[in-house]
Amino acid sequence: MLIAITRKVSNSIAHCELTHLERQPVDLELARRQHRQYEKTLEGLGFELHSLPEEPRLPDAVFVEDAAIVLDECAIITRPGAGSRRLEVESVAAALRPYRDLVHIQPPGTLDGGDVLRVGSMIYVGLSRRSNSQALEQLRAIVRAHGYEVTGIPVGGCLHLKSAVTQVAEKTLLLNPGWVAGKNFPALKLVEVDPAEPAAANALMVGSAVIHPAAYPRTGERLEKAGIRVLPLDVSEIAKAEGGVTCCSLLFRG
Ligand code: CIR
Repeated sequence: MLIAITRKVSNSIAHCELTHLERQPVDLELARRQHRQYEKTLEGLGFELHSLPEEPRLPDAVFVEDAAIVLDECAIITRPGAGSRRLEVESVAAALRPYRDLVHIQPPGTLDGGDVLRVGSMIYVGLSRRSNSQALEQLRAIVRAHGYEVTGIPVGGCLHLKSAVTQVAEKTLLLNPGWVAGKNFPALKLVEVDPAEPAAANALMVGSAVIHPAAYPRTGERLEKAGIRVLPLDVSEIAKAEGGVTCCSLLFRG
C-alpha cells in the first residue's frame, strides 16, 4: 500500500519562514485549493492519503517533508533548523508510528527533510542553514546498519538541497548547477533546469512520472525530452512560502 502523509495549509501561512524570498501576500483560499489538487493528484496516482488537520499556530506545518525521513526500515524524526518549526514534528511522528520504528535527531543536531535526498542506498544531506554536520553524523549512525551511505553536500543560494536537486527517474536527477555541483553525483544522469527557471529543480517523483510546478514549463519540456512524464501543477501560493512540490508530502510504502 502506498501512503501519502500531507497536512492542510495553516491559516497563518502568511507568517511562514522566508530565507531567500521577499514576503508576498499569500491567497489562502487559492493555497488551499492548490493543495487539495496536489492531494487529489497523489490519490489519483494510487496513494492512500493521510491528510493531517491544519496546525493554525504553526505557519509552515503544511511542509511535512521537513519533519521526517521515511525509509523502508525506519523513520527518522528531524529536529528542524528553524526554531519556529520544531513543534511540527510530534504530530508527524504520531502519524508515522503505525508504520515504522521511529528514531529522533537529537540536539545540537538540526535537520530539515528538504535537505535529504535518497537515491537507492545513497543518502545525500545538504549542509544548508537548516541542517548541520551533527545531524548528518547522527543520521549516518542510524542508517549504517541498514546499508545506506550518507554524504554531505554543500548547498548555497537556496533553502534546501532539494531546492537544488531532486530525483526524476531511477538514475536521473534534475538539478540547478548554480546551487549544487553536478560533480557530487558522478554515477547519475543529470537534467539541468532551464537557466530562466532557477527554482525549477524541485520535482516530486511518483512512480514513472514527476509532479512539477506549472510555473516552469521550459524545464518541464527538458524533462519530457529526457523521457520523463511530467504532471504540471499550479503551486503558486506554496511557492510564495518558499515551498516546492516535494515539501508537501511524505510518500512511502505502508
Ligand atoms: C521554511 O522556510 O521552512 C518554509 N517556509 C518552507 C519550507 C519548504 N520545505 C522544503 O523545501 N522541504
